[in-house]
Formats: sequence, C-alpha cells, structure tokens
Amino acid sequence: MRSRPLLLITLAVLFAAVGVFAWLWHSGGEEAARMAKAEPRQCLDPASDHTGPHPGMVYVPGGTFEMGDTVYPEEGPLHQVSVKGFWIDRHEVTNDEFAAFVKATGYVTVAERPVDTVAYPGLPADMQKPGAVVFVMPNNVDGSGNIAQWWQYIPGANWRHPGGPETSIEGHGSFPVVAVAYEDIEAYAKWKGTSVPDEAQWEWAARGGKKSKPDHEQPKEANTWQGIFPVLNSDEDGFVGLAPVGCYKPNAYGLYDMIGNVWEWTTGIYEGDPTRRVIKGGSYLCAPNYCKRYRAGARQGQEVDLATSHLGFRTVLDAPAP
Ligand SMILES: [Ca+2]
Ligand SMILES: [Ca+2]
Repeated sequence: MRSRPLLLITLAVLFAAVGVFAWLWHSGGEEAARMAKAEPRQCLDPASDHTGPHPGMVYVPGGTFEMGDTVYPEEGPLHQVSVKGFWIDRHEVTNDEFAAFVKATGYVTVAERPVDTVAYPGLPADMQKPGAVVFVMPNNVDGSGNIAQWWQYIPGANWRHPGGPETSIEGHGSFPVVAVAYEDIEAYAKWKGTSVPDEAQWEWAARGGKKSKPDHEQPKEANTWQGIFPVLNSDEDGFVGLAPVGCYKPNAYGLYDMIGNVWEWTTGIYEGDPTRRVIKGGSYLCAPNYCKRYRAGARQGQEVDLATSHLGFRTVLDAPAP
C-alpha cells in the first residue's frame, strides 16, 4: 500500500493529456451508444490452446533490435538490445487461468486485502477499504483534464469483481484477468513455473520479428479506442470495453493482443523507482487524442501495488527451442 497516496499523481501522469477534443465532445458518451457496431469477431478458445512442449506458450527466437520509440520522451533514446530465445504465453492470462491458481493456492490478491491505514494515514475514506481503480466512461467531461472524471477508486473492486462489487467475471472466463498488482502476478508465475517478462523480451515479442522502424499508426488488429477519449468510443474494432483474449489477428510469432486489450506488467523498474514497474502494449483505452501507446516501444510506469481495470499480464519461460 506504500504508494497508494500517490494514486492521483500517478494517474495524472498517466492520463494528463486529454485535450480540448474531449471537451468539445462533452456529450459524446451518449452518442457513442448510437454508433454503428462492428461485426462480431471470432475469438480464440483458450481451452484449445494446449499443444506443444509448453502448452499455451510459443517460442520467440532471439535477436537484436533497436529498442524504444520516438513518440513520447520516456520511450527514448533508441538503443540496441539483444534478446535470447524464450517462450511466452500466447495470450494474456485469463480469468479462468487466474482462478485455477487461486483455487490451487488460496492466494488473496493485493486489492482484496485490508489497507494498512496506520502506515498510510490520511487516505480518503473510500481508499481505506480494499479495492481497485476502475475506468468508468463519463457522459460529460468539463475540459479540466481531471482524471477523476473517468477513473474511480471503487471499494470492493478486484479481479473477481473488476467493475466493482456489483460486477462479476461469470461468463468471462476467457477475458484477461485485471486488477492484479505486481506481487499477485509474480505469485501466479511462480506457481506456474514461469516468470514475468523483462521489458526487452516483451517488446521484442510484441514486434513480431520486425526490425524496421516502428509504425506509429493506431493498429487495426488490436482492441484500442476509436473516437475521442474518454467520452466517444465509436467501437470500430468491435469492443467498447475489454475483449476476450485472441479476438484479433496474432502477430508473426502467433501472439495475441500484445498491443491493446490490457496493458501488461514487465519486470522493468521505471525511472529508477522500485515502487514502479514498466507496463507495455497499451489497452482498450488508448486513443489517438491522448495515449498513442498502442505500440511495442511504448511504455508506462505503474505503482506495483495499484490494481487497475486496464492492466493484466502474461508470463515467459526460459527453455530450449522446440
Ligand atoms: Ca475497442
Ligand atoms: Ca495486451
């Protein structure tokens, strides 16, 4: 809970640049509901994903590449990195997979545990209760850029109830697990016999073998946000919110949703601060008007103990090539 008081600062950095477009579209949330819906997509069945020496994982051959990108300052400078071959989960860890871990171990996630109000005095009343930060699409925004208009700390929100205590993951077994803190995902990986990817592994895998200059366009084959964040989501990619894993074309390695859907944890320490780790890939909330982080080279710092509704993970394995 150490950095929980820094919540607003963190989120302000994370979402500071919502511009005048959002204000102009102040009633857009209602309009979004009237927009034409995309055709339903065929999604991967994670239960069918159990072949090969490491079921559910694919092998990514090693290589050398220019890591980073040039859109936001934190992505640079570009620097050459070599990565050894490794295995990585084909898709984001799902609710069903995380539930199997919890069932086997009795693990209780950070967002479900009591908040240490002695160590961190002065927290607002709601934040003294276990919970998570949840994106709630507003119908109106006032143009101030105040992220509290769309991010809410909701007591009782956690991986079982990702939108708050009245919500559930029932019927969402193939959706990515969210509201998991860093120690939660480390515990999962340890149980699974895998590990959390480092940033270079993750970025190399997300590039799908491309060594050329990174593309900065919003990808079509990824669950991101089309329209004006946070009030107008035109749903062109088929999902206003989270999607089940594997609904978009995989990259050249056969990896799904490296870009978009949920952000993914890596081991990378962010800007030398051990209370923050690097997250990668952007999420369903990334839109051209404020967060062009739907790219392999994009990165973001995240408080290790902060559970949020747009952040999940996948794991890697150091094992011989097939
Ligand atoms: Ca979407
Ligand atoms: Ca992802």
